[in-house]
Amino acid sequence: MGIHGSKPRKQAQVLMLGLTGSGKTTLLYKLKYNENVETVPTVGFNVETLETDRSSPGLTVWDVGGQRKMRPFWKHFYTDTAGLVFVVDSWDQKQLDEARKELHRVLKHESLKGIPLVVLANKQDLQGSQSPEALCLTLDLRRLCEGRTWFIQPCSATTGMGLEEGFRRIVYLMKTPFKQTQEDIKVKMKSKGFSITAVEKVVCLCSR
Ligand SMILES: Nc1nc2c(ncn2[C@@H]2O[C@H](COP(=O)(O)OP(=O)(O)OP(=O)(O)O)[C@@H](O)[C@H]2O)c(=O)[nH]1
Ligand SMILES: [Mg+2]
Repeated sequence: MGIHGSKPRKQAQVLMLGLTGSGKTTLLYKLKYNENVETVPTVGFNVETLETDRSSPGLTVWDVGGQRKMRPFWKHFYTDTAGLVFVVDSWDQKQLDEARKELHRVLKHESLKGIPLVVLANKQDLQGSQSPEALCLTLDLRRLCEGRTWFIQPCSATTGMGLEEGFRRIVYLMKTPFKQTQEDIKVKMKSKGFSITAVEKVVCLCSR
């Protein structure tokens, strides 16, 4: 309950999906409590609230189990989702094709049309893990993400590297209209000295 007279803060629902073992639960508790918890595959879901800066809504993060038997239940969490976080084990090359197919299936769902996406390229602490650039190609993200804003963030749930950045990014994408995001990309690329053609190419790749 809020303090008398204060407005209750808005909450935005963030849905976190990914194959089993990709690190969703580990990263949720690392973010929430800065603790490295020992996990077992999630049957059902975990839900936690995360604080954000005062100008943004707080986040309610739903971490749904990623085992095969759990995936038919994912769709029950789509309603009211304002942002999607898809976690990938960047080290386990054998599972990347399955991750791509599952992500594709999720993004095709009508209820998630146009919802912003952050892909967390997890387990970057392990030697031999794929870089976000390589994952972007392996997962075919540019094609898959047509019609929505998206970002791929390297991270490690065990060290904590990149986790806050990833969630800050989803907040930013949820708050910022699509056109504004394109403008931001333009300004950033121009300030880094990219040519007009390069800027137009990137903006075109991210356009609806
Ligand atoms: N080295 C390393 N191991 C990680 C990382 N993130 C998670 N793990 C390990 O990966 C295993 C699976 O992590 P979970 O968090 O249970 O995976 P999950 O995505 O929640 O799996 P489900 O609940 O079955 O969907 C655990 O042994 C974690 O310790 C990481 O960034 N680096
Ligand atoms: Mg889990």
